[in-house]
Amino acid sequence: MSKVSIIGAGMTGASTAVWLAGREIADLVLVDIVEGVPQGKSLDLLEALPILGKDVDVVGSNGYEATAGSDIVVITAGFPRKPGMSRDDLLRTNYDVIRAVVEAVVKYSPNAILIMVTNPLDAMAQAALKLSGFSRNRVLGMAGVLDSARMSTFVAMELGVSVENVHSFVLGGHGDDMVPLPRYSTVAGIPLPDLLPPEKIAAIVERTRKGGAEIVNLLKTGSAYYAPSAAVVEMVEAILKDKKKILPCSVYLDGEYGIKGLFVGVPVKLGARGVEQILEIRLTPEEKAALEKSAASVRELVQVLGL
Ligand code: NAI
Ligand code: 2OP
Repeated sequence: MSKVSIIGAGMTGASTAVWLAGREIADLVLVDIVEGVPQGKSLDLLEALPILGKDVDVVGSNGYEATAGSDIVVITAGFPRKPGMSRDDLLRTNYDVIRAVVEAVVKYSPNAILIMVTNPLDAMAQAALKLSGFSRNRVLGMAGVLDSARMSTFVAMELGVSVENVHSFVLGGHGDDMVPLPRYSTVAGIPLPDLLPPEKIAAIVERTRKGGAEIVNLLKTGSAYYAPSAAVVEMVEAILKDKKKILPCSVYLDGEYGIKGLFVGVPVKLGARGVEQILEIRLTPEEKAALEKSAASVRELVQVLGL
């Protein structure tokens, strides 16, 4: 059985564990700094498995010994947004968390693939790459799968069609200037602009960009976790099953899309080696400008951290 460790047993980390246990694809370890929480959530989840009929091991811990030899480590440790806060307000606080976490993770799982979730996502992924010393195929950030799922939700709602028919494409950093691409978004293979008028598409693009804030404003005490954790699971499964699945992920660009030395969301092929290929799709000048603007926002954060 593969082994997946989840650091941060809060809303997103614990929800990731629940979805993953249901897939029966890996033994799980939950780590958190709060005493009793990872142990309690792990035992509770373990006790659900006879009902679900799933045989996986789930362990909770405040230390990292139990994570030793993980195939994948998902990092959700840190703090979520509160109303009025941007993802970027979290920068310094969460950087300090990530520094300690990545050091411990690498010590016990030097061959793992790291999936970053903590915000601000692209900057934290860049921090993890640098702090871990791992090659760039083994450090990636979850955002594009979530942002694309949100866009697909809104498209399916607007057209009254099955979500299974909708395939959306969102690139760029995980911030308000992310880049939803209607031209590459399809419903049963039909490009979105052939199905919806420009003003409807513009409204969907706007709602997608603000999708995280929409949930924060409703919850008031934190940010989204069901869709984010489901997005992590799609990435984990693609890697563990060596599916070669093409998903939008935040990865370190080294000249691709004309961007160098920065984590930005682009389509990648995910397989057993992690990021196995970065796909460069053709962009119009407007789309390219939007991607560059989004990348510039990420670069600002990365520079504040001196990465
Ligand atoms: P949460 O507050 O429910 O959970 C965070 C957990 O991290 C807490 O249990 C806390 O005790 C733990 N933690 C804090 N410092 C730690 C440390 N040094 N070591 C181990 N654990 C530590 O928050 P939630 O909703 O789970 O979000 C977690 C992070 O993920 C936030 O930064 C949030 O913004 C981000 N996020 C990013 C998404 C994305 O699309 N990339 C989507 C959802 C959340
Ligand atoms: C979101 O988009 C919190 O970044 C997270 O919901």
